[in-house]
Amino acid sequence: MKKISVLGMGYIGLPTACMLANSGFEVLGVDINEDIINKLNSGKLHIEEPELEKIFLNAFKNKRLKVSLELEKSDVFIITVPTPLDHGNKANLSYVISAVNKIRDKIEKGNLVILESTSPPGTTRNIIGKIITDGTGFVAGKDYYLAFCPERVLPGKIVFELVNNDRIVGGIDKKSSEITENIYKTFVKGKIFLTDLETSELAKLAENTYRDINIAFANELSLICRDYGIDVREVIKYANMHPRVNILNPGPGVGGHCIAVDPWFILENTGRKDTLIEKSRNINNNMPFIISERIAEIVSRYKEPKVAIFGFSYKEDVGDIRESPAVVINNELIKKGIKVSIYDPLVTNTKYNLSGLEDSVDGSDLILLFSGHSVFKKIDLVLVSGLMRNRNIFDTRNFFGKKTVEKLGFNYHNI
Ligand code: SAJ
Repeated sequence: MKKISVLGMGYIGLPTACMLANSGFEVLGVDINEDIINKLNSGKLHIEEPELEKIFLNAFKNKRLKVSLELEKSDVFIITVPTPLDHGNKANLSYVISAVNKIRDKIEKGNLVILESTSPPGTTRNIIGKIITDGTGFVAGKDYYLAFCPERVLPGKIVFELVNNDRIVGGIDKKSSEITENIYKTFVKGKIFLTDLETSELAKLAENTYRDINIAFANELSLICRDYGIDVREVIKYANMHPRVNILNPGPGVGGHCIAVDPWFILENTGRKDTLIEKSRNINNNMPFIISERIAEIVSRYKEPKVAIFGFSYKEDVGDIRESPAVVINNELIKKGIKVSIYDPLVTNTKYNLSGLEDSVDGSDLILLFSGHSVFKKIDLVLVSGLMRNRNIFDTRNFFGKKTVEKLGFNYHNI
């Protein structure tokens, strides 16, 4: 039986480690954060994802999955650490580098190293391969196997998509691709496609960049529609009836640690200027500022205005506020002298002051619906409207619907 170490017990590493353990491998989950390791060792999760607790407890109780601060010798090493964006829009590869340094000290001939973390093209070969060769003299493809196998799962549906999505594997050579495929095949029901390293690295980035550009187009269209006084959602609805058109939804900005980040990784190392990719990023980054301006204008007629933000996470049904445009809107409104209260029952562990539903709307002049969490469908808008000073809703996701809230006496504003 093969022993697999997964470095990084976050949104991708932990579910992947659980899947592998439940497929019969002996799995060691490694993380540098002592709190995470202690929590997992006490049988508790530090992240919330549907189905994750079930697969974790199964793997943990069967003792197939162990977690530790220390890496051990293994047959396979999978790197699932964060690759955040640094100042200057460059990939911060420090977590990848420190993970590889640990692997370099444990690796033996015949082992397999897999990178899953989204990275600029060339990272697997030029950073991972180089560190291991410099430290051990081992050459990838000759002494050990090396591959990139990007994660493609959607936060909020991670466990489902981990099993059902197709995957790409890019090996440094054919054998590396094939033995990587054999590992993932144990739990992936989707198809697995084999290619080379750099193609797989770039394909991963292309997926998220494509989505970012599509959303930027929807956002730009929303601004154009405002110029014409037309409802952008109607325009997109009709345009999408064409069999080869699929425009995504405009919104208050693109957040999260993937789509808002990966387009910059594509450009890194190319030196290209004036790209569609960069322009799209800027359009999306500008949306929270545009929304803040519009809100400020709406509430400017009230004395000491107060805005309640519903949903602070970067999108619906997740508790993750990384790169959330709601944070930008909150800061902008405060800068403009507007009082802000935040209601998000899904967000925990944050430095921001969150309020309960009633406190957040008490005496407020406008509700900004930022993330359309399913639980918000249960909100009693009659009760809410009774507590507000003025009834305005800015519905960035078309969540409540114009007719419903207008019937309750709200002024309805949207993208
Ligand atoms: N958004 C819009 N309009 C839309 C869709 C999304 O404004 O029509 C916004 C969301 O509100 C959010 C942001 O974009 O702020 C990103 O959300 P998302 O649901 O599009 O994507 P992520 O970042 O949660 O996950 C993406 C996924 N990539 C693609 O769909 C191509 C996922 O499959 C990847 O695995 C993930 O990035 C990743 O980890 O790379």
